[in-house]
Amino acid sequence: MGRYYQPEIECASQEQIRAWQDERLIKQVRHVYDNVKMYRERMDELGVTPDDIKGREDLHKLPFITKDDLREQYPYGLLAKPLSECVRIQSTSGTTGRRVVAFYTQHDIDLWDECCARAIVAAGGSNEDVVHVSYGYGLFTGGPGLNGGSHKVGSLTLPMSSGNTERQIQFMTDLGSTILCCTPSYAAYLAESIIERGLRDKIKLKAGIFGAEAWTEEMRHDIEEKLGIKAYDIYGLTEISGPGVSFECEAQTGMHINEDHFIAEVINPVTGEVLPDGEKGELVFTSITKEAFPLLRYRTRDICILSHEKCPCGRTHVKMTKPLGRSDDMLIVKGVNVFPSQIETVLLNKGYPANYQIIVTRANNSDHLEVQVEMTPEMFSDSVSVITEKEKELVSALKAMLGIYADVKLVAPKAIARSEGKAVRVIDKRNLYQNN
Ligand code: DLL
Repeated sequence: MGRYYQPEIECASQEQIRAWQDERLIKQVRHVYDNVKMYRERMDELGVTPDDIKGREDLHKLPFITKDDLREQYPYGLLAKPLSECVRIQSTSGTTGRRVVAFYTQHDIDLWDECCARAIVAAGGSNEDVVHVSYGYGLFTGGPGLNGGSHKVGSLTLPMSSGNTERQIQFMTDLGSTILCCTPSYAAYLAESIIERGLRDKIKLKAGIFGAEAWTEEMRHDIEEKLGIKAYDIYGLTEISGPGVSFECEAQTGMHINEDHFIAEVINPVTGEVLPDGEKGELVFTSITKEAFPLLRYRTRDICILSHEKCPCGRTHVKMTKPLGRSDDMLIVKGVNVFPSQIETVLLNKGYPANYQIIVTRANNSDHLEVQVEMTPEMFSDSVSVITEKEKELVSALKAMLGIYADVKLVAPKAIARSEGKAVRVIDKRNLYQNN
C-alpha cells in the first residue's frame, strides 16, 4: 500500500471535491428535512426549503446547530434513520448534564473506519504494521475509530484500550508495536515510563497518532525525541463521527479534513459570519455522507484556521490548524483571555515536562491563577533556594506570555495525577459556567 489509503479521493482535484460536496449536500439536506423534525422546523422558520439548496454556495442559508440543540434532542431527537438500521452508538466524554449520543448505521461505521485508515496510512502504516491502540474503548470514539481504521489497512491491531501502563509496555515490547495511537498526554506518560524502565531500546515504534486533546509543537518534539518516532496529529469529535475528521500527513503543517465527507467552514463565533481562509474563527462542520446522525452546520467551538495551500504530500483536501483553543474553554482570568496551550508552551520551552495543572480561584471578586508544575527528577534534587529561583523565573515567563501574574508552584515528580485518557489541565473553582 502506498502513501495514501484512497489516492483517487485524497488527491482528487478541487473541482471534483466541490462536485462531490454539492451533490451530497443537496441529498443530505433533503434527507434531514424529510426525517428530522428539528431540522424541518428550523428551516421552515427561516423560510428555506430543500429546493433552495443547490450546492455549497447555499450552505449559508441553513441554520447553525449547537451542542445545546444536541442535548435538547437527547436521545433520539436527531436520528435520521429508523433505529432498526442503526448498529452502534458512541457518546462524548461529557462534562455535566445530558451527554451527547451519536448513532451509526453500518455504512456510517465503514466510512468512519476509512477516514481513520487514511490517517494510519498517512502516518506510514500498512499491513506490515502492529497498531497499538491505547485510546479508550467503549463509548469514547478514540478506541473504536482507530481500531476500525487499522483493520481496514490490514495492520495487526492491538486493542489495548487505556490504562494498565505495565501491560501496555509489555505488549509493546513483546509484540513489537510499530504505531501507537493514544492521547498525547498518555503518550508522554508512556514515554517517561519506558525510559524509566530502561526499555527505550526494546521498543520498535516508528510513529504515533495522537489527538483528542490540545497539544503543542513543543510537546510533539518532546514525545518524538523520547520515543524516537514521528508524531502525527489527528482530530475529530463524536458528534461528527469521531477521530479521523482530519489528520496530519508527513508535512506536519495542519490536518487534512476529509472533505468528501465533511464540509468545513470557519465563522466569527460572535456574529456567525463566514470567514475566508487564513482567518481565525470557530470551526463548523456539515456531515454530507452520514446516514443515522447527520449534522448540518454544527458549531464545534474549536477555534482554528483553514488553508487551501498546496501540500507537498499531494493531498488536496483543505487543511486546518490544530485547534488553537475553544471558544468555550478559553479561560478569562482578571478579564484576560488565557489558553492552557499558552501556559504549556512556556513550560516546555523552559524544560519542564507537560505535567501541569492550572487552578483558578476567586476571592473578594479577584481572580487568582495558579500553575502547578512537576519538576524533573534532576530539578527535584535542587536546594529550596534554587527551586524558589526557578519558580520566579517561570512567573516572569508566564507574565510575558499571558500579560497577567500567575502563581507558580513546583511540585515533586509524579505529584500530579496522570490521565489515561484526556488530561485534566484546568481546575476552575470559580463556578462561572455552572450550566456546562
Ligand atoms: O476526542 C475524538 C478523537 C478521538 C479525536 C481520538 C482524536 C483522537 P470528543 O470526545 O467528542 O471526540 O471530543 C472532541 O476534542 O471538539 C476538540 O476540542 C478536542 N480534540 C479532538 N482532537 C483534537 C486534537 C474525540 N487533535 C473535542 N487537538 C474536539 C486538539 C482536539 N483538540
